[in-house]
Amino acid sequence: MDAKIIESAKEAVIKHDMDKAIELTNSSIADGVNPLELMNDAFIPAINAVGDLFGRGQLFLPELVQAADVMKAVTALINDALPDKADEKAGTILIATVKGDVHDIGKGIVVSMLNANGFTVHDLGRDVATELIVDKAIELDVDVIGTSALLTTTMGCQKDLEKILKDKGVRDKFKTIVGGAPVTVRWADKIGADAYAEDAQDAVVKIKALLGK
Ligand code: B12
Repeated sequence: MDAKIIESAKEAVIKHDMDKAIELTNSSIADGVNPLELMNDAFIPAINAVGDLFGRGQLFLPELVQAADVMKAVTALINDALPDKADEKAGTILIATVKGDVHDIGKGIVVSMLNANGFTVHDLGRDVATELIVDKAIELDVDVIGTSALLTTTMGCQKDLEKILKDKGVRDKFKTIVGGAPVTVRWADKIGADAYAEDAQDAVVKIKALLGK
């Protein structure tokens, strides 16, 4: 990846310059840059840099909201540039950000990566009630349920999901995978989830392993 693209993406996201980010995404893709590499090598480090600045108090909530909007727009463009390889045989995944949590940039990237690898993905969106996740998984008869939690206060929903699945007697019908910045493999083990993935590429690897592929 061209260092200039990485630098421009960082600047566009940190300065929440929507026009610049869109122009950079479109021109890079038109120039033959792989859309997934553009996301992984340029835009993810950019939003992570925003996260660090926010964490250190060097950037404030209104700017964070605008930077997140830029990321959402870029993710949509990158999604559109990916070939639609959906193949029922690869496996079906239901994914959602848990109740009380509106962070969905990372989940969106996981969805892109799963789509690019042929999985059929049902994305329920963000702030989704745990019971609804379970009901939809049963209705759609998916193979894997993936949940994203970005707040330490919402991670508990991933634990609730395991309990509801057990209470309904359907735990063994599904594989579960958890993710999100505060989530760890220890947490996954503690709550009885089948897998944890640290990023979107790892999610593909772990889901393939869960499905024996
Ligand atoms: C962008 C952002 C926002 C945006 C979200 C916009 C959106 N549409 O997503 C906005 C501005 C709305 C926001 C709001 C808030 N935020 Co915020 N936010 C962030 C920030 C800066 C970046 C998150 C992000 O998109 N990262 C980039 C993506 C690519 O990474 P990711 O999400 O981790 O996803 C990757 C992996 O985790 C994994 N993954 C993710 N999901 C899944 C799912 C599965 C199934 C799998 C397998 C893998 C997987 O793959 C992804 C791709 O590689 C983080 C900082 C941080 N370090 O995470 C804070 C952060 C998460 N926010 C925080 C806080 C406190 C808040 C607010 C409470 C702020 C406030 N005072 O109002 C609100 C909460 C709103 C709510 N109820 O949810 C804290 C959380 C602290 C904590 N310990 O709980 C953080 C850590 C910032 C901080 N340092 O304080 N936020």
